Amino acid sequence: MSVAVVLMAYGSPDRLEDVPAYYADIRGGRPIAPERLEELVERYRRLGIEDRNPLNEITEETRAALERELGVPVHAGMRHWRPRIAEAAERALGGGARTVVGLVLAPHYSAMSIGAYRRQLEEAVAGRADVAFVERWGSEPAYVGLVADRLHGADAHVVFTAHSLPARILDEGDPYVDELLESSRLVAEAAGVEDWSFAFQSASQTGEPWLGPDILEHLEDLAPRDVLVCPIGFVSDHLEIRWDIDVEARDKARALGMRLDRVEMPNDAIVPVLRRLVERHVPALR
Ligand code: FEC
Repeated sequence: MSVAVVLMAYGSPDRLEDVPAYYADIRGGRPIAPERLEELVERYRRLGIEDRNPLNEITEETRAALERELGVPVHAGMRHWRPRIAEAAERALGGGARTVVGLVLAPHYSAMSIGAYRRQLEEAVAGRADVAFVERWGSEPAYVGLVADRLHGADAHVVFTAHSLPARILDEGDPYVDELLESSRLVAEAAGVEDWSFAFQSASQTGEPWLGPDILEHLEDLAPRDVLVCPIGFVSDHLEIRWDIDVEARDKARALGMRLDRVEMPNDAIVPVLRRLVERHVPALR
């Protein structure tokens, strides 16, 4: 049996001049307000992506380390940028894979998130190999333990966060919120943290309601207590961490007279967790 892994992430532009095309991909053809685009370019400029793009670099480091650990080819595929998921699938098939393991660098399932990655991968493979897709891993003990280790001894109030999504997913019976709360509960329990809450972050202004509470409003409710933010819905450092938490939320906390710290992201320390997930899905690799 020949196996290859397609390791998927959101993707991020490497150059400022690519931001319009990247944003257009995220919007999927829907219009973009010029001021939103300007704001986004400015955030990427301040993040310094032309010198060092954290999401793309960390994804590559993770891919290379997972390939070494598993001893099978691992190809990176981005949902909204290059290399695309379809390119990664072609590389896997070109290398003779009969089973393609689909693994997303996001732990919690939503039809708008992991479901969308899955659709892209399955369309690309188009029946030419079996797809063994890992749909969720937010309650995986190895992941829970990894995040809990970063929280041991926390004396501030812990706020778990994840990317918001349009609130209509609740009417559609989407499991996203339940999975996030369950993950947070398991991590808090494993770390012995009793003083915790959950908030969403990074909602877009798309003209429809998004899931809340948003971290910025939530901080107002928590003030003046110090907080430790644990972005449980993300794996690596990227714009939504380095800007939305490290700049926006920290500025807001400072204005409210509170201290805001954030736990270190897993980044490539996630590799042993990913290895277990792949081995469980393809027992022949154990
Ligand atoms: O570092 C980087 O360059 C990329 C950081 C990044 C990550 C990320 C993760 C998630 N998103 C999710 C959902 C949405 C929905 C929309 C949306 C929009 C954006 C925009 C940027 C962006 N997201 Fe993102 N997301 C990242 C970056 N995201 C930039 C566009 C500007 C803005 O709206 O703020 C709204 C689409 C629309 O307009 O209709 C929905 C979810 C995740 C977590 C799972 C994952 O990583 O895939 C869910 C990282």
